[in-house]
Amino acid sequence: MKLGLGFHRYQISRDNFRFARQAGCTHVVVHLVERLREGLPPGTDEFCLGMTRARGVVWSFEELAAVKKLANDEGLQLEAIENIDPSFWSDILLDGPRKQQQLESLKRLLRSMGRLRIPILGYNFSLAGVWGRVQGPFARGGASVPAFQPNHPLQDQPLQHGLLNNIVYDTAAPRAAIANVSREELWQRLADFLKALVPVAESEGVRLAAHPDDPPVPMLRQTPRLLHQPEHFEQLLSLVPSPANALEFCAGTIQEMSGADVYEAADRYSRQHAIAYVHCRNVVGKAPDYREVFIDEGDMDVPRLLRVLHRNGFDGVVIPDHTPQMTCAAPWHAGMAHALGYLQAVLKSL
Ligand SMILES: [Mn+2]
Repeated sequence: MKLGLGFHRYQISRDNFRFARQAGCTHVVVHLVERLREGLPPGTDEFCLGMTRARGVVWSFEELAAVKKLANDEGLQLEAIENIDPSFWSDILLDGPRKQQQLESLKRLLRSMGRLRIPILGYNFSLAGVWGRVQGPFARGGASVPAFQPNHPLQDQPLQHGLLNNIVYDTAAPRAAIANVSREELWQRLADFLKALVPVAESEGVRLAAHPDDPPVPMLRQTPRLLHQPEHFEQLLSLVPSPANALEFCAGTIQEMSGADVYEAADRYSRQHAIAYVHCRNVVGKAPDYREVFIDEGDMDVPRLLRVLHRNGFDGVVIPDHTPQMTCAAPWHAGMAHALGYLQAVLKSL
């Protein structure tokens, strides 16, 4: 197993890649979705993450090549691109008129990744995305983390047009709730997406890796969520069986799932060679009442999880996902350095 670190676009820099290398990483994962806070349309909900800059123009070969070169120059491999910009696939998620056009654009992205030998495209087939949590001093020593609490009023707030995954992709969209979508319809849209893209990914040597719904609850913002129990991965994999139809195994999210056994899920899906890469963070509680915590602090026995993966021959990358913000001049870096040190020690002991 290999150690990696994930970076948002604004964090992609020589210094941050050097930080990852210094902490023992050999691989990096990048989120290229660019979110702008300025110019948001009036009436946008205050909790959204911002507006996409991409406006439907899929990341170019040259842009990806530059990120990969920066990583390689610092002695790191670029393992995955994580998350698809809402403007690249809004009509795939919502079954709109530009669906075919957007599928073709994503095929181009996969071909660029294939040429560059970037092995994984992580995605989250979700309308509401990560939503409805509160931030507070809920981890050890009062470190700031997100928590999900039962019946918080935000959780039922309807999803508006022009917004997906908490990112505004269409500033001209009407300020009104989207039409109701059934769970069956949303599964059909996911099937359409996989049927179009998996064959291209497979021929390019790229794996599509599905992240479970975080928070893992059946409904959020009055929209269904597809991957909120471990067995839902089985359903996803069976839609288009292929090595290119794989999982972004987010252990923290799976631990949060009500009734789920994260070790059993790790065992089942690593035996199937379905895990493209792993997010490893810890949590206390289960949906709908949990909080994120330090990696050594939560309900999940992280060494046990990694032993299961190792025993089944999983040889991919593990990243810390997110960590509590530590009280110091560099809260993100300190949190990540702590998690990476812990993970590195466990990996060495396997
Ligand atoms: Mn995750």
